[in-house]
Amino acid sequence: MNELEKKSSEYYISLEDTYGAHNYHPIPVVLEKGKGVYVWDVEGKKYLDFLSAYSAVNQGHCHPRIIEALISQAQKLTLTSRAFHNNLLGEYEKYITNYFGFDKVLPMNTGVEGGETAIKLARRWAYDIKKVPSNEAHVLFVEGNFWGRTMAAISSSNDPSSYDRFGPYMPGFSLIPYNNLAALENAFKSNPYIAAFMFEPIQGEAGVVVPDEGYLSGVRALCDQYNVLMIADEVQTGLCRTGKMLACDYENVKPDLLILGKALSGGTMPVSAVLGSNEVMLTIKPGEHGSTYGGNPLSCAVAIEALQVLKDEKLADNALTMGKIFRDRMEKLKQQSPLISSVRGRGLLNAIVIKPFGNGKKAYDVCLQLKENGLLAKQTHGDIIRFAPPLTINQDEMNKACNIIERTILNLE
Ligand code: IF1
Repeated sequence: MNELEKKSSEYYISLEDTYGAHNYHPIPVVLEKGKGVYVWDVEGKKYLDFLSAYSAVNQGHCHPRIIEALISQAQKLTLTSRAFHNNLLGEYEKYITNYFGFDKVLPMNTGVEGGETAIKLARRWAYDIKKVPSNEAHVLFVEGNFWGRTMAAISSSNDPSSYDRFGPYMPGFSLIPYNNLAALENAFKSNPYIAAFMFEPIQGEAGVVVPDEGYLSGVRALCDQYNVLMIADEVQTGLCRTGKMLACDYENVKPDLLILGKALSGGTMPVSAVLGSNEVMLTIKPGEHGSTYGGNPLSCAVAIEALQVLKDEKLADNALTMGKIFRDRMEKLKQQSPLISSVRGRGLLNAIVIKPFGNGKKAYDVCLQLKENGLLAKQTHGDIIRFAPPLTINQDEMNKACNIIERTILNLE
C-alpha cells in the first residue's frame, strides 16, 4: 500500500464499527506491524506489547524461525483433512508427545476446542472405563474459570458476562471454589460419577490468581484417590509463560489430560492440542471426533518450530528471570503509589490491581495512558491490569517497560 492510500487509525476503527460485530471494546490503537516485543500502529508509533495476544505470542511477534517454517510449508501443502494421511502429522504427534511425555495427542485448532475435546474424552472415559451410567458423567470446574466462548465453556462459567442470556446450558457441570482442596474432596465424596476436574494451574482471565503452594499436588492426589481425571487447562499458562514449561511443573504434577493452545503456533494461526494416555485417548474411535483443520500439515510444521524455539531460546528461564525483575519493580512502585493494591503472578504472567482513582477512573483509563506512553496492556474485571510481554523480552526492554508503567502510575491525576 503506498503512502497516499495509507489510512489513519480513526479510519480503520470506523470500518470495524460500521461493518464488524461489536463483541469487543479494544484499546483505541490500530496495529500494523510486530517484531519481537514491539508492535507499531498505522501512524508508525512503536509500542511494547505487554499482552502478547493473551499469551499467544510467547516467542515474540513474527519470530523468524516460525515464520520461515510457515512460509516453507505453505508453499508445499497446507491442508489435507484427516480423510487422508500427510507426511507432517505423524512427525508432529511423535514430537509433541515426546516433548511433554504423553502417549498420544489429539490435534485441534482453538483453545476452546481443546477444552471441548478434553471434556468429551473425560466423559467417554467415564462411561467406558470408570463405568459411570449413561449420561450421568459429571465434570467439575472452579469459580472464576475461563476456557472460551462455546456453549459448554459458558455453561461452566460463573461470570454473567460470559453466560447471561445464552441459555439453556450444558448439564453435568458444577463449580467449586478455586484453590480449595477441602471443597474438591467434598465434591468427589458427594458424587461417584465425576469424570474429571478441569482447571487452570494459574487463573488467567480471573486476574492472574496463583493458588497456594501444594494445591496442584493436592489436586493430583485427590484425583488419584477418587479415580477422577485431572485436566490441566494450560492454554494460557503453558509454553513457558509462568517461568516453567508448564505451570504444573511448579509442583512436578502430571495431569491426565493437558490442554495447550495459543503460543503452540507462536501466534501465527490457531493450533491446539490435548495430550493424554492411551487409556483415555483411545476411548474415542475413528469418526467420533475431529475437525477440518485439526492436525493440518501447515499447523504441524509451525507447531514443531514454535515448540523448538521455546527450548532453544530457554524462554522459561528468561520468563522466570524477567518476571522477578518486573514484580520487584512493581512492588517498589506499590510502596510509592496508593493506587496499586496488589502485585501478583509467576514468570511473565503478572497483574497489578488498581484502586479506583480521580473521579471514578479505573484500570481501563490506566491502559489508555500506558498506550499514550508507548506500552500496550489490557484490563480485566475492571480493576486488574494483566502484564504479559513476549517471553523473549530482554533486560533493557523490561527496564523501558517498567519505567513507562512507573511514570504512568505516578503521574495519574
Ligand atoms: C477472547 C480472556 C484470556 C484461555 C484459557 C482456553 C481459552 C482461553 C485459559 C480458549 C482463551 C482468550 C480468549 C480471548 C481473550 C483471551 C482471554 F480474556 F478471554 F479470558 F486469555 F484470559 N483456556 N483466552 O485463556 O482459547 O478458544 O480463545 O483459542 O475471548 O477474547 P481460544
